[in-house]
Amino acid sequence: MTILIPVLGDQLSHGLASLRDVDRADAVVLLMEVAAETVYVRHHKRKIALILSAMRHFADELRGDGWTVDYIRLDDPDNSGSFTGEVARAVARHRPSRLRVVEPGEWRVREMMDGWAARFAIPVDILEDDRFLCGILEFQTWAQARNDLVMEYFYREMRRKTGLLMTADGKPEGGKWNLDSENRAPPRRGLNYPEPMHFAPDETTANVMALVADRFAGHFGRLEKFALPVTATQARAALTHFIRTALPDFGTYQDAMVTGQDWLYHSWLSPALNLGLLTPLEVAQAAADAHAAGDVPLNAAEGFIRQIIGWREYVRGYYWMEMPDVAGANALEATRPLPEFYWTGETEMLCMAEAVRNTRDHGYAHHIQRLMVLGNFAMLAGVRPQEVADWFLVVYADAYEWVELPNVIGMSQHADGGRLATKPYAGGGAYINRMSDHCGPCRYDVKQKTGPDACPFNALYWDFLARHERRFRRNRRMANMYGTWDRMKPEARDACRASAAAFLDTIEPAADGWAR
Ligand code: FAD
Ligand code: DLZ
Ligand code: SF4
Repeated sequence: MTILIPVLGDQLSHGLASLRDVDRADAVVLLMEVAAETVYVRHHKRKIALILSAMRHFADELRGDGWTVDYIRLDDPDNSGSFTGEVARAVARHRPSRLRVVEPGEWRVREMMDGWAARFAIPVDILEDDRFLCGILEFQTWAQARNDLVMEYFYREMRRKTGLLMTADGKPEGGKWNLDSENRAPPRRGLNYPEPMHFAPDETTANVMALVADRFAGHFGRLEKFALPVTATQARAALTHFIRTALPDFGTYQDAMVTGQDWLYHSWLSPALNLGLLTPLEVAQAAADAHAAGDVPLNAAEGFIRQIIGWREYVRGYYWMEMPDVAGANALEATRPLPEFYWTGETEMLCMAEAVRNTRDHGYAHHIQRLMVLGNFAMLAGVRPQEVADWFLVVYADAYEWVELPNVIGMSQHADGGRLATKPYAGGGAYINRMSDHCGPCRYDVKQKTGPDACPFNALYWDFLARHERRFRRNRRMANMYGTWDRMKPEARDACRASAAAFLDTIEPAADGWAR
């Protein structure tokens, strides 16, 4: 009466629903390194190394805990190359009476899984992924009760549900739900930025790195100096280190960008969280505890907790509610190919070059680099959202479609027509100049609006507003921008549009084959 328990590469949690309430003597856990998952987009080398190393460590830990583990390596000669193929081979080997699996993170994998019961002619229990605080159906019930999806209200529900930063009488600690008015200061000179905790590769990681260097040499990104946590123990150490060294300043400098500072006060915990090495509740609870102990101010703890129990849960709910149609959404009818400099970093725009460098070196860029530099530029330039989404899915070590797609299609490209965000996250050079130190040494002049030396974000911004005037003019949150546009002289408006067109003409489209 063997039960076969396939565990996917982003389900590496000892408390996983499929591993609970099972007699280990009657179960086989199946972990599969498969080619299809490594190349459905051509992931960053670091991301593949991270996932394979974490999977191998997790398998060793399970064996240590008394589980029987069937582990399929990428270079096993009989490896069929897909989840379904490997489950089929495991069913033939173990003759299980049923399959027990946790729902996957991605729509395309859910479609595969839904076919398993018929294909293998045994019952397949697909369990809810209760590592998330809000279930898929629970989110849909919340969303159906309202006209528009406002993250802030969802977040309050999650605060009430978890009790995090809540007083005994059900009020938000400090009297306010959201302390963003105290956050988002520009960077200033003299700040000390802590390094995240780095983990030297052990033998397992070194073996995987050699495999990745050999087999995925043509993929984007740098593999050397790999230092990510690959076990739950390491991830917990990284969490403790973050809370001690960076969280106190997280809120204040959450939106800052500084050349050569790749993490600032951000946690760099998303790869471990998304793999399952940490649970969202333990991360948020650790921040709340540090605040309760007097080590972390409320604005920092609240800002951080909102990202985890608010945004992270919200985008996951949105993904499952809006898929599959949202993947092809293109409300702004953008048609431009992705520029080549997203892959090479070869552009004179210093903010873009720096964000691509960080991305290439670490499989990381922090939220404002993703949203207000890389995403903003693509939206202003009218790049096809699906090419932008492919790029984001490839290049970040924390990228899985359930979290990447809503952030790209909804938040950053406004390609869903405003379902996720009521206003496009569009900004000109002035925003980047205020929040970073990039503009001073840049070859472009952030103060100039038009002409060959003007910051390209400026003319592109006005050109974007002009192109989409019919859609956005009546948006109350954009009234100020259109007020300014209206006050510009016609010649100035024409100059903006001509300057944007001239700049866009210089952009080289990406060569084929980087993403898929
Ligand atoms: P911190 O700044 O320390 O924040 C703490 C945690 O909050 C993160 O680890 C993450 O788990 C969560 N979080 C914060 N913002 C978001 C958000 N908008 N959506 C979901 N979780 C959030 N995050 C991913 O995990 N994977 C992605 O593929 C991804 N793609 C993105 C694409 C775009 C265009 C944008 C604008 C954002 C994207 N994000 C993605 C969200 C966010 O940028 C990253 O979670 C964050 O930069 C990870 O770094 P960190 O751990 O240092 O985050
Ligand atoms: C991203 C990824 C990669 C690169 N490789 C594997 C793998 O070999 N085996 C595996 O189980 N999972 C891998 N993953 C993660 C899966 O793509 C992820 O589990 C699904 O997309 C569901 O979210
Ligand atoms: Fe970026 Fe413009 Fe500033 Fe240069 S001047 S760094 S292109 S915002």
